[in-house]
Amino acid sequence: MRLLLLFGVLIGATCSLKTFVGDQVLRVEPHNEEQVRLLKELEALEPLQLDFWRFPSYPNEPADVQVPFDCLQVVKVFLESHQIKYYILIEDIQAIVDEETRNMDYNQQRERGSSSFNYGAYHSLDIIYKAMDDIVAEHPQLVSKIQIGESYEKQPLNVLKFSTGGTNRPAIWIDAGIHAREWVTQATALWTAEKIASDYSHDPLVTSLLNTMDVFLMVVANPDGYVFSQTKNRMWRKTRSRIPGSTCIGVDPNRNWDAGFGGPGSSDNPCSDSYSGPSPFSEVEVRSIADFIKSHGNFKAFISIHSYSQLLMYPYGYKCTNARDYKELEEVANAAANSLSSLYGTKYRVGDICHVIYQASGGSIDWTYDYGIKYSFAFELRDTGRYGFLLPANQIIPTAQETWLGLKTILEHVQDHPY
Ligand code: BHK
Ligand code: ZN
Repeated sequence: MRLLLLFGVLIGATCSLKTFVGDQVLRVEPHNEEQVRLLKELEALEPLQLDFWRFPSYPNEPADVQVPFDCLQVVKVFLESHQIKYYILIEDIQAIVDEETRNMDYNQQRERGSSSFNYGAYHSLDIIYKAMDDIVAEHPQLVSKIQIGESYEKQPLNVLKFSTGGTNRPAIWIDAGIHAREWVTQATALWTAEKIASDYSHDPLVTSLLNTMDVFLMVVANPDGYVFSQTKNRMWRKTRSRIPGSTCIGVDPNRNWDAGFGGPGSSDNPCSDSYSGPSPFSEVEVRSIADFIKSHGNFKAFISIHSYSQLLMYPYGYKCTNARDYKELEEVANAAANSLSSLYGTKYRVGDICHVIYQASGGSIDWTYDYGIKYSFAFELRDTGRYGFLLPANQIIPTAQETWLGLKTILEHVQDHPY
C-alpha cells in the first residue's frame, strides 16, 4: 500500500502531472480604479504565470490569484509597493490538492459489497458517465441519455433527459462543468440527476413539473477539460482545442458564445484563461449546446452552474444595462437564494452578472436570454474562497442539497409562468 502510494507520486512527478508545491492563493483587495488597473496589468504578464481564480473587477471587490512559489516574492513586493492590500487565502495549494487526491473515489478503500454510488466523492469522467447510464437503467420510463455531439477530443457530449412523454414539451436546461476545474458543479449535477429521478412521483413539485415539462441536464459540459484537470493540471479551466498559430491550448467556453463576442471581460490572447476563441461558437462543446437549444426550440429556462463565490446571477454580462425582465429575474433569484440558504445558512449574492462580478462577454446565459429564453440564470456554488475550486468532498452533498432547493424555486416559477 505504501509502495503503491509512493509509485503514484512518482508517476505524477515523472509523467507531467502539474504540481503546486508552495504555490499560494492571495486575496487581493484593490481600493480604487488605479489598483484594479494595476491588477489587470499584472494578469497580462505571462512570465508570472498568475492564475486568477477570481478576476479583478471593481474597487473593493476582491480578486483571488494563484501565484507560483517562485513568483510569490516579486508579486507581494509589487502589491505592497502599490499599497494594494492582500492576504493569504491558501498557504500551500499542493497540500489541499494532495488531500483531495487521497479522497478521490479511486484512491479510497471501498467496502466490499457496498455497491451504492458514492455521491460524496469526486469521480473520473468514465465513472460519472457510467453513473449516468446507471440512472437511466434504473428509471427507464423517465430518464434517457441523449448525445448532443462529440468533444474536441472525441468524448461523447451526454445529456440526461427527464421526460414523462409528449412531444417537444416546454423544457428546462441545466448544465454544469463548462469550466473544467469547478469540480463541485459536475458532482452536484450528478447528485441532482439522481434526485430528480428518485423524487418523481414522490415530490409534488418534481412530479407536476415533469408531467408537463422536460428537463435536460448536462452533467459534464466540458469533458476534455475535466479529464485534463484530473490527469494533468488540476487548475485547468478551458476546452482543449488547438489554436492555430499559438502554443497555448484551449478556449474559455464561457466567452465563446455569440453574445457580445470578444467584448470587455474576454481576451483575444490564446494564452489567457478568458480567451474567447477565434470566432463565436468555435468550440464544438459550446456549438453543440447552442445547436441543440435551437433545434429543440422550446426551452423556457437555461441554468448554467459554476463555482465558486456563492452567487446567483442573470443577464447581462456583456453589457451593464438591465435586461428587459430584470425585475422578475431579480425576484425569482432572490426567492431561490432564500430557499437555498434555508438549509444550511449558506449566503448567496444575487444580481446581474456585470454588477455582481464583472463585465464578461460571450457567456452562455446572455446568448440564451437574447435568443429568447427568459429564465436564464448562472449559479456560482460554494465556497467564498477558503478552498475555492478545491472544495473538500465532504461538502459535495450539502452543496448539492442546498442548490437543489434554489433550483426548485426557479423551476416552480418557470412552471407557473409558461409564457
Ligand atoms: C458566469 C456566468 C456568466 C458570465 C460570467 C460568469 C462568471 C464566471 C466566468 O465565466 O468568468 C466566473 C467563473 O468561471 C467561476 O465560475
Ligand atoms: Zn466558471
